[in-house]
Amino acid sequence: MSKTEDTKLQVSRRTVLGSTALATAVGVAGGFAVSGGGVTPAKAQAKEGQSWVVEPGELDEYFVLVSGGHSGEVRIVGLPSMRELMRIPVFNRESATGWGQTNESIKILTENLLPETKEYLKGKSPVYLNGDLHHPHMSFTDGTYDGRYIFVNDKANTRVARIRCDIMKTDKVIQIPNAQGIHGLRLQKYPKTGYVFANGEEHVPVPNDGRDLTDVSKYTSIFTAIDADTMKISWQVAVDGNLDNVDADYQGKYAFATCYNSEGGVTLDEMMKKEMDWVVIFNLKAIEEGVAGGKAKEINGVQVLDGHGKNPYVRYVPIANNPHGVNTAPDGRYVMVNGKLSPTVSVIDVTKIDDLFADKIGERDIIVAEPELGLGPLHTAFDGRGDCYTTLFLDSQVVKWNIADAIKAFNGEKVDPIRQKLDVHYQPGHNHTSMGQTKEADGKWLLSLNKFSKDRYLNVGPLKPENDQLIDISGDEMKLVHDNPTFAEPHDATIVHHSKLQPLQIWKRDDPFFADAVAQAEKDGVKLEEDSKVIRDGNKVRVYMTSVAPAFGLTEFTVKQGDEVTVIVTNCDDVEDLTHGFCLCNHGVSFEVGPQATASATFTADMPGVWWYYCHWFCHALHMEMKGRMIVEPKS
Ligand code: K7E
Ligand code: CUA
Ligand code: CA
Repeated sequence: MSKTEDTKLQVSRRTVLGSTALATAVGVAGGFAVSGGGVTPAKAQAKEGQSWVVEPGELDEYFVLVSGGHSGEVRIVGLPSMRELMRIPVFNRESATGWGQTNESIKILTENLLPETKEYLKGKSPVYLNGDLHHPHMSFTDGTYDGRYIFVNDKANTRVARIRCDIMKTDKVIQIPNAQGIHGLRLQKYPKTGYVFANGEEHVPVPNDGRDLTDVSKYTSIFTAIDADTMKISWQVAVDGNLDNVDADYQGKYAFATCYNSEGGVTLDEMMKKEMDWVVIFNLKAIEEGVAGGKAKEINGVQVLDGHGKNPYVRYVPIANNPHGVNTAPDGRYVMVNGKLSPTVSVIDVTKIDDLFADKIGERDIIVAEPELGLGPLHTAFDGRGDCYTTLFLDSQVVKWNIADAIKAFNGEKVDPIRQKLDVHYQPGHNHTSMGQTKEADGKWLLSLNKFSKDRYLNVGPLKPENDQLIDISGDEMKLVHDNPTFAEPHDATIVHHSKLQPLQIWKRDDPFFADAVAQAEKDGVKLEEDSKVIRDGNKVRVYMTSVAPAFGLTEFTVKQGDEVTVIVTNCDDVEDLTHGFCLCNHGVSFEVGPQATASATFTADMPGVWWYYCHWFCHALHMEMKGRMIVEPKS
């Protein structure tokens, strides 16, 4: 492609995306020079290399755990086909599975909410109906995925949740006190997870109980460490500025969080005032010693250490300018801090951090390279061969660059660390390599999660999908091989080799997920796997029924108007993929019952009449006939 064509391409890209917000961002970054490096023209992207095609009946090599952003869910996608395989509801209310309606899910969603939230939700809805899930990460043992859990954040309602990988259902949701807007979330990688690290992005008064409303100087941001096994908060550290993204090292010693608001501002202008913000480095041992030594203050039931200013627990390392993503390389040595409004990525050498905390070296002495890569670096991924892949949001490109050469250039040698720039469509946020967030990075695939799809698909109206692009990185050159649209909004993804994850085919009858229903049935003298019967307990009615394709154990049951009815359905089929459902007409009640699972929902039967219930998960040739009547007798 000629220089002129290249320029035209750049211009058209920017014109189309010239919204106010982007224009502002471009304006801010406009003072920086765009660095060199060849742009790969689309027509030069050859067809050889790995195939993304997975033939009918064949399986993908990787699971991708994709965040659903403000949809509040996690999605499982197969790679390289990029077929969506499943959705796991977490922070959302979900119709097909009854997540947020079944007694089992309501318990998980509400038992660890803050007291003020429980008060706030009274009379509104049993659960929050929204969430904003950015960062799904699988638990580690010894620096790689162990297939136990997936941890996720909710920026919208300040929560952290855990998904059990054996059943692929959310099993714990906690709300974090003192912090607000949990954004960055990462896990301890060594010796195992360990801690879940959660960044409170917003600074607020602590405690946030009506004090210091407009005295911004008293606001603070909170870093939280959660015990991955118990999902209880281990400790918090109050810090200067704010906390955006986070990552941890491979030694189990340090965590790193970016701050774009060192100014402590409350408006956009204020947050962009300074040339330099920082990355906050947390010293886990010093923090544990501080907490054990009684240095923490208990606030809302949590031990909070004071990490403001000079202190033993954290160091503030100056980084230009509103940095965003932070990514630890699989070599365990380097941590990349992505500049966002600065065209640079700052490379931290982890081996220097002990000296930093011992005050033997200065903060900036741990930076060993700072390559200028292009406009709007947000996140960096790795191939395990010493090369990095950084998304350039404003340039709509992925830039491949070499760590060793970046360090040489930083030391004054005349080398260009940039290997290639590849156009992506358009405006990438996170990107991810296969197994690239573990020490087993295999350098085969790169996924670019682009915020805008614009002209890549048929027009579906003003609201457009986003665009995820699959790039072959197995050779010397990056090759774009596949586009797929996504709905709001994959921020982040974790690419897990299929060998790391083996969920169950059918539920185990002793699963704690429905232990409450099992205990209640025992009290009621009901055998869940055999009995279908109605137990009356004052105005509370428990309706137990089995389900075996294509019939419920009860084809009718009778209650009185005003009764509080709990329907408990047990799926007695023990066949792989044989899920039943329970859906009650006009009552807004519907839920999934997986093979060998029990599920339940509670509602008030306040409409007299005949109400059909039916199985809404297709299970049998006579699935349409799998139904019954709830008969509600009017109040006399
Ligand atoms: Cu960059 Cu929330 Cu990880 Cu979005 S964050 S892109
Ligand atoms: Cu049972 Cu459909
Ligand atoms: Ca700033």
